[in-house]
Amino acid sequence: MDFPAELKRQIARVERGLDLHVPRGDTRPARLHTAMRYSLEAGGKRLRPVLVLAAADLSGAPGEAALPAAVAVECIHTYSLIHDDLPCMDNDDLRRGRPTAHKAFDEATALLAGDALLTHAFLLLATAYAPQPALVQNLVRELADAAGSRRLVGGQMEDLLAEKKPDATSDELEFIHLNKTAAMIEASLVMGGLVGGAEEAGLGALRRAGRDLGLAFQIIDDILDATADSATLGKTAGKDAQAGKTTYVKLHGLEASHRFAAARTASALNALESLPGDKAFLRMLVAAMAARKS
Ligand code: GRG
Repeated sequence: MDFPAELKRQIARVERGLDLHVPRGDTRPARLHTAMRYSLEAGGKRLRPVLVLAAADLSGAPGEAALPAAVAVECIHTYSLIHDDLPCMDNDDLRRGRPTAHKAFDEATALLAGDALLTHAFLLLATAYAPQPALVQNLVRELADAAGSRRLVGGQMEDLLAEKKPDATSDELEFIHLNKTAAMIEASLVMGGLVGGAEEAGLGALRRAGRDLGLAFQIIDDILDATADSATLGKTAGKDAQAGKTTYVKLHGLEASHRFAAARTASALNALESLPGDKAFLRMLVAAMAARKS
């Protein structure tokens, strides 16, 4: 398989889906919808929506069936980035290679754009899958759980609390990574499986793969923050050390962090093995995330 070409094709599917399933920028109030699209259209790796599509393809979902679920996941992810960048949180000026939403617009607009993306995700699931009520219920439960107070938002809360402590433990760090980062990656694979009609065992394997991929992804994020430059990352580099934040790199050093990331990646690949279908693309995607430079 020509992996770069296939990844490009999947990302193009996501971009088309975003355009199709998010209100146009001139929808009233235009400032709000323009801000929502400004952050969504800035790009990014599109890892999570591509995972939704790839997991659905694996389970044999027909054509574009998984696209609304993929867009819903990217809406939630983008909202979390917009809010994370706000002055009351990470206070960042650069995201996805562009000024952050509150810099390009203003704080109130950025806050509302994030709120609206969060809500839009669930409207999209309820609307697009309305003919399959049981699927709507499962998708909404999965996404709400991943994005909720015990997972994404809870991980962000503990992350903020840990910033104030000079000596956060590896247990606290694991909670943060599992929830702030891995929850949405896990949900992406599981939602793809749900759309594709995967059985319980398949959903379990997708969940395990997502969890390990998510942990590997965050360790690599910590490594890149410590070693790459802002231009390559499209966001401010070196922020963790500057903030005195406890990261994998700070707790364990660079070499051990590389080892942990490799072990989690291997474990994710292993979990994928039990799934039916052609896993070549998913396998290569997991490997590409381990080797990423931004
Ligand atoms: C505000 C509720 C709330 C949550 C914020 C996503 C997040 C939680 C914070 C962003 C900061 C950060 C380092 C989070 C860890 C997850 C992560 C690495 C997000 C960035 O994801 P990428 O690299 O971003 O996939 P792109 O822009 O490529 O989509």
